[in-house]
Amino acid sequence: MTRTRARILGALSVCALTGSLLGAGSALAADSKAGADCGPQEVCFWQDNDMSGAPTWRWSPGSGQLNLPPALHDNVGSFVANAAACFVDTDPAESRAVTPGDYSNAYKADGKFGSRLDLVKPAC
Ligand SMILES: [Ca+2]
Repeated sequence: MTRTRARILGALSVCALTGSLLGAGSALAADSKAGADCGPQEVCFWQDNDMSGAPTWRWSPGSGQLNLPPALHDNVGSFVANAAACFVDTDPAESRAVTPGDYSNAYKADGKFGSRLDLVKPAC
C-alpha cells in the first residue's frame, strides 16, 4: 500500500460517518457519458444536474487547494471524480473524501453537499 493510498483510506474512515451521500452514488456504475467528458486525474463539476454538456469546471490534484469559481460556490449540481479529492464546506467546517469513481447526478438536491461546497483540495 502506498503512503498516499494509506492517507486516503485514513481520510475515508474519518469521513465515513458523513460520507453516506457519496457512498450511495459510488455503489452504482459510473455514467460512461460523463466519464468521456472528464479526463483521467480530474474531478469535473457541473452547475446543472446530470453532468449535462461540458463541465463547468475541472480540478486536478496538481492544482492543490482551490476555491470553486463563483458559479459553483454552494451550487454544484453534479460531479464526477476521476481522482481522489476532498470537498470542503468552510462554515460550518465539514469535508467529504472523494475517490475515483464517485459521482452524483443531483448533488445540490435536498440540501446535499453540493449546495454547501466551497473548495476542493487533494486530501481531507
Ligand atoms: Ca459553503
